[in-house]
This record gives sequence, structure tokens and C-alpha cells, in this order.
Amino acid sequence: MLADASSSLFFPPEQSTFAADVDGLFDFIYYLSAFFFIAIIAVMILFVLRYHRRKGHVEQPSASHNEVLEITWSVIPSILVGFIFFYGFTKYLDMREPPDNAYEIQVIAKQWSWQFIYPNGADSDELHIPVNQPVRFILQSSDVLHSFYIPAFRIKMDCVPQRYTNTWVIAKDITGEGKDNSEHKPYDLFCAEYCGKDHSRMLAKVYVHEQSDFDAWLEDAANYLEGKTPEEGGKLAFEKKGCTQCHSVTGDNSAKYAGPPLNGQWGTERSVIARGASSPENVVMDENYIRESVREPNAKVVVGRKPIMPVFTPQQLKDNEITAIIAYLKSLK
Ligand code: HEC
Ligand SMILES: [Cu+2]
Repeated sequence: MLADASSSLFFPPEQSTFAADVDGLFDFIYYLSAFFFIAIIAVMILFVLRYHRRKGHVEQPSASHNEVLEITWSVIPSILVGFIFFYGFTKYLDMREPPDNAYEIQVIAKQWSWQFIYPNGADSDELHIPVNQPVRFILQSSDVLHSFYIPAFRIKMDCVPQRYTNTWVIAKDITGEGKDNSEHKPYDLFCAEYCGKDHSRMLAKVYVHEQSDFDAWLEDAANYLEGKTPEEGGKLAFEKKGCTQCHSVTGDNSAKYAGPPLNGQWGTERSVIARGASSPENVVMDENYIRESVREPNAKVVVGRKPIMPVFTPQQLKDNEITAIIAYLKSLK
């Protein structure tokens, strides 16, 4: 990031209409603090040199007070702090109030991935938005606290379980990769609230498109299973929905994956503990077991595993996607 010509010392390039204001206020506070830090230390050193205790030096009685000095050191800081408050608060209010015509995207945060759901039902694990248009994000969490943070846009907002929060942005420039022709790389999106073991891997990219390219992308994203065999489509769905975060399809059973490997499992028996039961029972991996594992992961938990698989609601994973995933898992040897 520092190598990028247009980036400042502290931040990536300003890519939203908010960014210049945020950086302006940050710089003001930063240089103001630096100024007073140097001024205070300098005066302190001067006083130490001038007034330190030494032979033949007679102590002065303590001065009672100096009205001009005291008023000066009260009024100047009050004006500075008042300015910081006023500027910060008015900009904060702008950032809280999306315009009525904003395009709305649902954001679902979960351990440890992001899901973005668009008005036409399409969804993605990377964020795609149109350029120069207000976009409002409606944030929710499926499990614990997360925080939706896009440094290039200077926006950050908590995702709180059992509650909706929101934030919005206008992106100033398109990004490269895909059909667009731009020098900007896609921007980073981070989770900025520690949320467990794989918090540091809870990342996504942000792609900003021209409106027409965005519309085309949206259309494709909604119909991504079309024209594919169930196995091909299932593989895509399995990757797109973040199953690969927790399940290997290579037999890798290491601690890197929170869930069991899913290749070669079709038709085999496993030991599970059903909800409320005290002793394990055996079940076979078939269509209904996979469907239940996705819609109600805690109904039966594999012995020796933690019940941490997230629920995938029909909004997050449609029935036809489950059907495709079943075909894919069936095909994995
Ligand atoms: C956050 C990690 C995580 C994610 C993401 C995840 N799973 Fe799981 N999954 C687990 C864990 C842990 C288990 C074992 C405990 C249990 O049975 O709930 C499991 C169990 C399963 C099982 C039963 C495995 C067996 O051997 O009996 C299936 C099938 C499954 N997951 C499918 C999926 C699919 C499909 C997706 C994506 C739509 C997915 N999982 C996403 C963690 C995850
Ligand atoms: Cu998180």
C-alpha cells in the first residue's frame, strides 16, 4: 500500500466521497498533537536547564497566578476541541444518513466469511458495487460480533447478532480485474472485531464497476448454476458459500479445517449425537443427511467435533444450490 503513489503515509488511497473528510480531520488532530508535543517537551527541557537546583541558586516563592496566561491556555484548547467536535460530529451524521435512493446490499457476517446478498437474489463472497452511486449496506451477524471495515472507503461498522446495523458509501472509481479497465486493484475488506480462531482470515475483496458492467455481473451471479452440470454447479456453490473454509475435499483432516473432510464420505456411516440425546447413533451420509447438516447443523453433530457449523438459511443457500452440492459431494472420491 505504501508503494502506491496516491496513498498517504497512514492510509490507502481515498476511494470514497467520505475519505477526504476523514483524512482531513485525522491529519488535523495528528499535526496538532505533534505540534503541542514538541512545544511542551521543548519548554520542559528549557525550564529544566534554566531552573534546576544548583549551588548558590535561591528558590523563588511560588507565583500566585497569572490571569492572562490562564485564560489563554483555557480558551485556545476549547476552541480547538470545539472545532474537532463540530467537524467530527457533522461528518459522522452524514455517514449515518444514507440518501433515499441508495442501492441496498445485505451483508451477513459469520465465523469466518462474508456473504453479500443483492436485491435480485444473487449473492457473492466478494463485494461488488456500482461506481458513483450511493450504496447502503445492511449488516447482520449469524453468530458473534464482527466489524465490517473497508479502509479505502474509510467506513467501519459493527455487525451485531440479533440486530441490523447499517452504513453506506459512494465509491469514486472503478477497480480492475473483471471486465473493467482500471489501474486500481480491488480493495480490501476486513473483519475488524476479534471473532475467534480464524478472525484473521475473515477477508474479502471489493470490486467497483461501471453501472452497465455491474448489471451484467449481477445477472450472471443470479444465474450461476445455469448451463452447468449439477456437479460443476455444486463445486462452485461449495466454494462460493464458504464451505471450503471448514471442509477439505482432499481428505485433509488437520486442524486447519474445523469440520471433517467431505470427499469419499457418500454412503458411509458416521457416529453422531442427535440434539438432546446422550449417546451416539450411526447415520449414513445421504441426500437428507447433507440437507439437514446444512439447514440444521446442530440437529446431529459428528462425534468428536464442535457444533460450530453455521446454519445456512434458504436466503443464504437456496434449495437448488443444496441439490447441486449434494451431486458434487456424491462425485468426490
Ligand atoms: C465454520 C465452519 C463450517 C462451515 C463454513 C461449514 N461447515 Fe459443515 N461442518 C462443520 C463442522 C465443525 C462439522 C461437524 C460438526 C457437525 O456435525 O455439526 C460439519 C459437518 C458437516 C457435514 C456432516 C459431515 C459428516 O461427516 O457427517 C456436512 C455434510 C457439512 N458439514 C456440509 C457443509 C456444507 C455443504 C457447507 C457449506 C454450505 C458447510 N458444511 C459449511 C463446520 C463448517
Ligand atoms: Cu469476524
